[in-house]
Amino acid sequence: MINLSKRIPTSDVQKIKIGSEVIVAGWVEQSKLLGKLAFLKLRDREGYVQVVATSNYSKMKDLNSISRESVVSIRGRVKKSKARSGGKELELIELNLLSKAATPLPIEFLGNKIETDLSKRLDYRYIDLRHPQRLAIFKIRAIILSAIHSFMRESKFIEIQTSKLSGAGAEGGAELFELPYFGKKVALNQSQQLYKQLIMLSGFERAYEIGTSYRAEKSHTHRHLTEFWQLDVELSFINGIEDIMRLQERLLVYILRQVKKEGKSELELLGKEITVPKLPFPRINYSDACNLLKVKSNTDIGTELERKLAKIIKSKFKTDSFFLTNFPDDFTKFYAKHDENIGRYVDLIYNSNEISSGGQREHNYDILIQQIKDKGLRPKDFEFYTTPFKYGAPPHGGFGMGIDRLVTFILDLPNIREGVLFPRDVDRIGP
Ligand code: AMO
Repeated sequence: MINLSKRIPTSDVQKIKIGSEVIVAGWVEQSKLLGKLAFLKLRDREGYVQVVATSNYSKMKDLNSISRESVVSIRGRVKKSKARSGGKELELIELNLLSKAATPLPIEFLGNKIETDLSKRLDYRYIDLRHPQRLAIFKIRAIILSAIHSFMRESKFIEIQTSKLSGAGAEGGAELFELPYFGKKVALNQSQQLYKQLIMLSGFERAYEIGTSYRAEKSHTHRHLTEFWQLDVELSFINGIEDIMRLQERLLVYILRQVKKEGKSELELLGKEITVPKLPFPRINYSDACNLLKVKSNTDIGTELERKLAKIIKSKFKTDSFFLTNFPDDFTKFYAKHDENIGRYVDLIYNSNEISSGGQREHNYDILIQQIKDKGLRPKDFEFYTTPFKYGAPPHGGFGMGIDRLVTFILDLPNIREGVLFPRDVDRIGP
């Protein structure tokens, strides 16, 4: 048996001296048997290597039984490739068939002129993800997450984990997923909002969480899921939303720089280029945005208007990133701080889409209770959250950034589902 612990990545073969023996393993993407010669295209996480069997290989007939996408290990000798592209290949010495793939494959995922549609690809996600471009998306996603952790740590934020089971919805009652819970009414969290705020009242001052949120939104759009990942950030002793915008724009620039630096080969594979926006990002007041869009000042700026606004901002300021600030209270949440009927609220628009929302929070107990009532909610349902405001609450604020959206819009993916391993939406709960 070939010793797998001595295995090297296929990409390393190019660095190995001609004549050396190496062990590789992976999926057989293609095999061509031409009488006295056979060629296998072997794929692993790092790339490809061509394996050639010559008349020196005594078990040539066995190669016939290796179906496409079977998993094999290979011991071979490094040699110069005769192909026009040059480089090195392996001459086959020994092959172990580790797992034979059934035929035909449930979906075609490579080298096929007819694209399999997204829904079918997601039905067979375990195969779809074998495509090197799909893997590249998730390598970039990992770079984004690691950049967020580095940035937050450098900025003295404490990483927290809050419960995903909650008694009340923070972001809109109709969108709750309720669960049976020992005879009580419990729902999956719609965001980390109320708990990250409580942590500010507990004196953490700067905290962040990367966690899942759940919303029963019946939207079939390219940017909505029922389960999505959010980066939640909260900080205390702020003067206003400017502190929140400064932090967010630095974070986004940091992430983009890291992706550019660490994700070079993945970006190349995906054919993407990253432009790092200049600081500071434009701050566009909601009422000015409505003027630019030539709509009434209280118009809801939804997906389409957001796109239109992004175009206008791009032509005016030559940037894909800007903040939309000071929302009319019709579009704010009960926890937001208001000046009259304008909420201290901020959305970050990047690449024509909202990637985050945030603002300053109301920290006065009486006003908070009034705002809960004004939104037609029952203060009693929120006592776990409101009572702590009686015992010393610092001025605070923060934001929630959609991780899946960040991946989607950094990589310009056509659909948020492309950047999520096993997406959940109105119609999909598996695999
Ligand atoms: P909001 O509801 O705007 O704000 O959500 C913040 C960000 O989370 C992402 N997001 C989604 N991503 C995919 N599918 C969805 N259904 C979905 N809903 C939201 C978006 C959005 O910008 N608690 C506040 C944040 C705060 O004020 O700190 C909140 O959740 O990228």
